[in-house]
Amino acid sequence: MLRLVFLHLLFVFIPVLMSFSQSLTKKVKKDRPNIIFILSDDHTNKAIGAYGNPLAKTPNIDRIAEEGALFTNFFVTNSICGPSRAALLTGKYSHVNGFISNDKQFDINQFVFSRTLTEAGYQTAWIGKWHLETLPHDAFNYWKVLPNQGHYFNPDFITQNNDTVAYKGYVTDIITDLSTDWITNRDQDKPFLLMIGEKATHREWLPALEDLGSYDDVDFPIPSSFYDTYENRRAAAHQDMSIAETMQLRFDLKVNVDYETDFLYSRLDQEQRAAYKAYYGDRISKEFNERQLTGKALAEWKFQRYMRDYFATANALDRNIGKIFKFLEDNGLAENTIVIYGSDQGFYLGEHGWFDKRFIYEESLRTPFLIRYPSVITGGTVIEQSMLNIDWAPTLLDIAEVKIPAEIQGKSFATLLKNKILRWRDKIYYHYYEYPEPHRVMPHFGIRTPKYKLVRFYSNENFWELYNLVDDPQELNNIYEEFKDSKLVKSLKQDLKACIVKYKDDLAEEIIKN
Ligand code: SGN
Ligand code: CA
Repeated sequence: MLRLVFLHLLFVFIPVLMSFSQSLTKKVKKDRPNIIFILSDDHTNKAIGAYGNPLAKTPNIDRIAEEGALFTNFFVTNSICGPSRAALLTGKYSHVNGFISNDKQFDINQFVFSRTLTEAGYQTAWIGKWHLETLPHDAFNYWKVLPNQGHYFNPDFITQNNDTVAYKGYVTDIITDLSTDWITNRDQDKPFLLMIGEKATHREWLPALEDLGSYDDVDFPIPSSFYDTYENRRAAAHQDMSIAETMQLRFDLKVNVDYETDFLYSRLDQEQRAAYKAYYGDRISKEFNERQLTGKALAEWKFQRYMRDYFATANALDRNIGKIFKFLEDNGLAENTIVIYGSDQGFYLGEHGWFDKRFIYEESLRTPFLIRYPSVITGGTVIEQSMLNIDWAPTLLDIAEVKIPAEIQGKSFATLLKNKILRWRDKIYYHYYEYPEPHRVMPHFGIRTPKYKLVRFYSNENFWELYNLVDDPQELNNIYEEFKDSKLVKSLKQDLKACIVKYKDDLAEEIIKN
């Protein structure tokens, strides 16, 4: 009899308990924040107002800093697009996730944090530039991505059923429309992760029609290292990414382009072509042809044109971030949605005479990152610890209250966002591979401490570089020869070795043996 009563009670209570626990889980899940991660392409912090450039018109990115936090020492583990995205998705270095250079195929079946978030009840999407060769497949619930680098005007997108669909308009605007449409149509009962892959500000810097000429009244200061002669720096002397030599007048700076026949502009419709022709043909090319510049004057003219196009291309990026904020506010999502803005790597804006990225030097090693998280982060917060792009995966899992797999090499900084003290690394490890195409930057690895940078270049030539970042922040003076037998170098090499072992970089370990 007693057994029967007990069983009866169980039958009555179990469903009650279950529904109670379900509503609890539902409640907990509902409270978890949404995440919008806006990842631009090649947008350096030196082109952002909040990072101290008064010439940059980036009010919406700056707003994230005002209402959230700005990271002042955020670094990438391999300064190039695909590898940076692979590191972001996996929380692991390139040699572990396998995507060491842009010509590889990303193994999408390996661990990626978005899949874990999906399993934990998040709705996940990637919209825009992806650039990992393999498509996102089941790593996101929804995706619509640009093929490879994508196009600025009337771009194609690859859809989940493997169709290629052309959209009319400017890529940055379209990516925002697709993103807000996805948020509108999502399942309202689940939190979401939306990764927005921007094409801007990647080469060849085609601004939106409304932004043509928007920086023409600005004279950009020429960086003091613009005429760098690369003494004692063999890899820097060997590169092919200089504004004076490598940057092309026609392809990059739109000088004397034939808008009717040039393949690059074949995607532009009549109106777009007419606007480009009126600006770059009738004004810029005309000025260029009249001035007949050579030598330094030509290099500086190219620099100014490059800056004007680069900054003008970023205008649409910033404006669209503003549109996303407005959308969140109009839909009551602003409070419970984390907005992260950053870039896949830094970029040279004429420092050392360069454009592009790749080197472990500061301009390309650093990447901008800002985060708005209203319930947790006080506006105007500045985070100075040395972060790595592999830290995002564990941090976002942490924020979503999901267990961080032990295999992840990055570290969660979620606690730090709550203003709590957290023991943090002071050295970062870096490894770049892609060589020789397209910019002839020799493969290298190294460590950066707050004061020093020790780098090992390898390939046909093998050599070390050492910089004192405090005395020589522009990294113009390689002091390795002078210090090679010192205690300092010995200890930095030990630190480097420790990182190599910790992150299991077998190739680097083999190289430093010699
Ligand atoms: C293209 C660019 C390079 C750039 C790489 C990688 N050349 O090859 O200048 O370094 O992409 O960029 S272009 O002639 O096609 O513009 S990345 O950001 O995608 O890694
Ligand atoms: Ca990039």
